[in-house]
Amino acid sequence: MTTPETDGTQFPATDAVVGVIMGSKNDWETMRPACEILDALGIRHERTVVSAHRTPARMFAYAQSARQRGLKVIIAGAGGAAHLPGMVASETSLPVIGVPVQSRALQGLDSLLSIVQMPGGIPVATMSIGASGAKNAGLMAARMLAISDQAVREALEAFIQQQTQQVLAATELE
Ligand code: RP5
Repeated sequence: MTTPETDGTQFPATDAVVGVIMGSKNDWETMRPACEILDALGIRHERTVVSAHRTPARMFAYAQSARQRGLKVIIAGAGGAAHLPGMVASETSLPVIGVPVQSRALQGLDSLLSIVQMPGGIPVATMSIGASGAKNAGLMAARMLAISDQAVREALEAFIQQQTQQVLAATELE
């Protein structure tokens, strides 16, 4: 069998600056916190399922068109043999943040090692396993955008301050 170079997928123009992709619809509950924090910080983003193994042509179309479509950062979540973040990083020069989704068989250690062990030359910024990793992926994307976007920087710094205040206000234990 040969893999078709295209499956007809064309990604439309977007005003999103962050693309959140995941290998399966089943990854969405894990990846949702990435989108929630982007929403909270007022960062335009898009979300879709792109599978490295089941829809390889769609994956290449996404990665190859991402910069031209206006995206600045890609967050990619995958579980098990989690090749999506690395393969997307190989087809774009945009920063790619990888989120290891917790797998049933190996609790996500397989996902983590699949994403983090990239060969020199193709970086993927790898987060921790699961929902915390997804939330941090959103925050890492915000930190990247904040280098040149004042509004994102202000929202990010307000978030950090609020988080600190919430913890300081709840230090007493029963
Ligand atoms: C990966 O395989 C996906 O990222 C998902 O975490 C894992 C299992 O996919 P499903 O069989 O649940 O669709 O590609």
